[in-house]
Amino acid sequence: MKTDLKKKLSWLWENMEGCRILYIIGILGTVLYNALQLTVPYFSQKIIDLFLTGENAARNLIEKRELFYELVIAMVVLTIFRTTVVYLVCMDVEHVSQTMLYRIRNVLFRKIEHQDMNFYNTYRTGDLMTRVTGDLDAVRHMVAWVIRSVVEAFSLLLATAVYFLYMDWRLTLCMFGIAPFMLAVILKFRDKVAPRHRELREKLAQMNTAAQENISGNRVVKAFAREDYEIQKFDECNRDYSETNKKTSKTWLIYFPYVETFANLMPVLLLAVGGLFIINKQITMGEYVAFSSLIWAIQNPMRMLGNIMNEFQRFSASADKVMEIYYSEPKIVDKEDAVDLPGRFAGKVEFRNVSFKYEDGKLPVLHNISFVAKPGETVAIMGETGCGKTSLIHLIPRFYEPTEGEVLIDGVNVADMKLAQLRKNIGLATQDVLLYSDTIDGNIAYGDSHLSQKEVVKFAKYSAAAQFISKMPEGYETIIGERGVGLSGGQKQRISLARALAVKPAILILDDTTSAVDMETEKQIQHSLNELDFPCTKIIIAQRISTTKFADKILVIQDGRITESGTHEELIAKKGYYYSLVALQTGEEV
Ligand code: DGT
Ligand code: MG
Repeated sequence: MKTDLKKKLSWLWENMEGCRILYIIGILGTVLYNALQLTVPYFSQKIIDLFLTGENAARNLIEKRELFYELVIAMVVLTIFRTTVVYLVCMDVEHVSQTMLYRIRNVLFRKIEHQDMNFYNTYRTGDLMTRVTGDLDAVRHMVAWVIRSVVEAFSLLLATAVYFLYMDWRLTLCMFGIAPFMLAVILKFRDKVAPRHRELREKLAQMNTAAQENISGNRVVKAFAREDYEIQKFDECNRDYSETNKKTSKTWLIYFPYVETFANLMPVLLLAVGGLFIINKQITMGEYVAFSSLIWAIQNPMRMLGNIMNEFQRFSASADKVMEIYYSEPKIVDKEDAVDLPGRFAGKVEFRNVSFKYEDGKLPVLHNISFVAKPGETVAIMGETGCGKTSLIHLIPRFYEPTEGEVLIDGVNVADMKLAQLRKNIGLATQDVLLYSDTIDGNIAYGDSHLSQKEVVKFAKYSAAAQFISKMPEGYETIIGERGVGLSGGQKQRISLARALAVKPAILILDDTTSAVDMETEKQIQHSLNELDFPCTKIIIAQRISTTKFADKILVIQDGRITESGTHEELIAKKGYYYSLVALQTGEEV
């Protein structure tokens, strides 16, 4: 997404709400301290003309000695004043930029939190991390430094121009005659450097993604002894980034000699033209000294322009990325006329002719799925890997929307429900278990932080986790590492099951949740699932017949279609896919 500069600046302004006055004061302060720069040459000029080189210099030194002291003191006082203003402006602008950054960062995080699954399929974690760190810093730098530098450069130039004009307009015209050439050089530079910054930004995101994926996937790297390969891969990203950085810096080197030549022409011009003016008595010696001591005030902004332009382009590339997230909206949201269902659901789940295709996928994953799970029933879903089981259950909490047909709970289309109310009624243990680096207690009570310790233990018992937890040195207070490091696969699954149960959901969805636990433990879990002390419809994806056997209904899915459905006995009688599964798993003909 590319937005023009005006839009980006107005976005900054929007986010400065509450600090705008402070920022304007900061900018005015910048103008003030730059205007104050002119006081030194002004006083020097007066001192030189009155007391050093003027016609009456010697007499003035005797008769107007007090004025001399006054001028010197004024110079010192104004210098101290100027330094104070600079200090306050820096503090002020830093405060504004940090406040703004804090706000934008929070908005970004909120936006990312509320995004759909599709968003997470599209953006890589490393890229998102770059947006909330490096890119945001470029945005902060714009407010704290770049804008101020532009104001500084222009106010200094303007103040100097006014002062020069006040002294002698002809000499001024000579000095500023160079300006159009400078402008042309800078504009050319901008066009060249802008794509470089966009490239730089992409390379940084690539490097961060490589690092992030490696850190979180370190176990796989180690298992395959691919450290060297990964180091080399990272080295490539790193080199790419570094080379692009160098290229970006070199771009300025092409233009630098022109800028430098023009900037250095100024004193030469002054010497030649100013000398002539003095000879012709068109300016005084004091004025000449004032002119020459202000040359830097024109040279400096010129030299800074390259840097400013660089930072402008860096900001521009980063702001595109940040604003893309800032203005992103999830597609799956509450409808305006969403039905309000504050109470607990009865738990009837119905699929009516549901077909589904991933946005980024080519082929449909589910075809014409229809079934009903009555309140309190257990529905088991079976099918070979990749047949669409996970995709199917993800339609119930509305992680995705069906391309055709509808999913209903208690007779209401989930698309018409409020997301928070819908999801509050669903307990989901995902196939890919993700635990937080928190205590076991904190992980189980994730969905309901008010859960008492007693209840946490109860749910741990339901999921057959209580035993191994109590054996841990710190029991429920044991802190587990990132993504559940420190626990076995089966242990993680059981904690994830306890977490899903702990919200006492009306609909419990288990996606292969007991695949890694032993038969005995699984039996225990099944038993407690039948004995839950709250009403609950269960939708269970499983591969084992022992899990599905006692379900009220078993759905067999093949290539995204329900090919068989019924109870264990009915399906065996059918002698189809389920029957062959039973034969395979029990090792005998049934
Ligand atoms: P499993 O867990 O290995 O037993 O397999 P299922 O039955 O849970 O399969 P599922 O629903 O994860 O995937 C069904 C098909 O959809 C499979 O061909 C892969 C594809 N698929 C899954 N997730 C995504 C996704 O996020 N985007 C796209 N484009 N395709 C996906
Ligand atoms: Mg799956």
